Amino acid sequence: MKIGVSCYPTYGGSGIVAAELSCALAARGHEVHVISYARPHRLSWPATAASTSAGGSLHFHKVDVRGYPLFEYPPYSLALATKMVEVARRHELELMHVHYAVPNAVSAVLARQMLAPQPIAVVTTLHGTDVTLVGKDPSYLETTRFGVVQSDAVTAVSSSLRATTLEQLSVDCDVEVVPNFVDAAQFAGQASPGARRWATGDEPVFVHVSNFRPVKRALQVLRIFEAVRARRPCKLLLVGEGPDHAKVAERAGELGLGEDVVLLGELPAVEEALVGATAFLLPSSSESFGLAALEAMAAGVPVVGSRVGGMPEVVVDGDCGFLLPPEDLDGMVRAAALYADDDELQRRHGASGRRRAVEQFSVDRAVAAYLSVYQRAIAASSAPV
Ligand code: GMT
Repeated sequence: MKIGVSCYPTYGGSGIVAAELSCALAARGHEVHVISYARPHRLSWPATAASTSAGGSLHFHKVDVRGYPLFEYPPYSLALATKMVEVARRHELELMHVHYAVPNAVSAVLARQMLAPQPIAVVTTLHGTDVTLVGKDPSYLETTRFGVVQSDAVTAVSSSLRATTLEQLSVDCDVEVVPNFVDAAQFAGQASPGARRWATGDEPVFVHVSNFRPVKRALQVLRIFEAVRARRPCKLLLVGEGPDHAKVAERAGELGLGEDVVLLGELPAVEEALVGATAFLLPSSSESFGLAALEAMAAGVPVVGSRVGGMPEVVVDGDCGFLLPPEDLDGMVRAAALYADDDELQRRHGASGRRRAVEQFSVDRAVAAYLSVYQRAIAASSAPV
């Protein structure tokens, strides 16, 4: 198939899913064109030697947003729609798969109209805050709803997000659940010494990976860590960048956590900080799926996190981690300390999470699900009205 993909290129789950799906589709023989204002950081090619032999290809097209003295806010949505039209015409795309509804879905619907009579199907994947925060904001609600109902197919990354979408956007359309996925081989443990590189002895090492947006509650990660560290020496690795990052760094200093909190910033290979860690901390206030938690599971690391949104669909409480209400920080401290103290439990839950990641969230399963959505969207878009 000839597929266009649009996403945010920044450090975040939706961009990771879009980039890795694009690589996986190309590796299976499809022609994939990624359209965004910068190259998504996980968009690597060729992914493996086998991928090139499958005959697929992967291309990146940059959206240029021209400024003009009149524009206080340059219209990215229009520049994106224009680029979609250009790429779709030149490469005869059959389908545009957009990740994150705002504004990508509306740009794709607009592009489809401009491309007529050339047919192109629009598939929108909802990731979370495009519905739960941004999409339901009065400034964007109507356009988000329009982009969703005008898409030929809509998917959500969890059942929880599907339910929230139908309720918060008050839409009456099919929303199919296609859970996120992980290439478990990438997290298999070759990243040795992994997280233990930052340990000075055999002390526990905790990890948090996020885009440091307020929903991730990175300051609460520090509070959990501080309480566990009061009981025994341990380390905390913080991976990623974002709005709360500076605040977290400052707070770590104020709390006197010194060299026990290691700020790693954005890592090209996140597995280097995950493999070998004691537990992954994710006390988010909302999480439609929790891709970072799934990657920790793939690395064999148990998760201590919030029982919110789609998290229970990923992390089985009491089997590959512990999920607690977001406000129950004491409970999270107890869970993290349990993993630090009980090696057998830590290993058992880590192995169970890895097994679940391999068996339930494989790349193959997700690619098959998306290809079937694509076929149906193409059929729907070319059906007579
Ligand atoms: O951070 C966000 O809110 C946006 C988005 C992103 O681009 O990273 O995150 C969402 O999509 C991820 C991939 O599907 C999910 O794993 C995250 O749970 C989800 N974030 C939230 O729902 C807060």
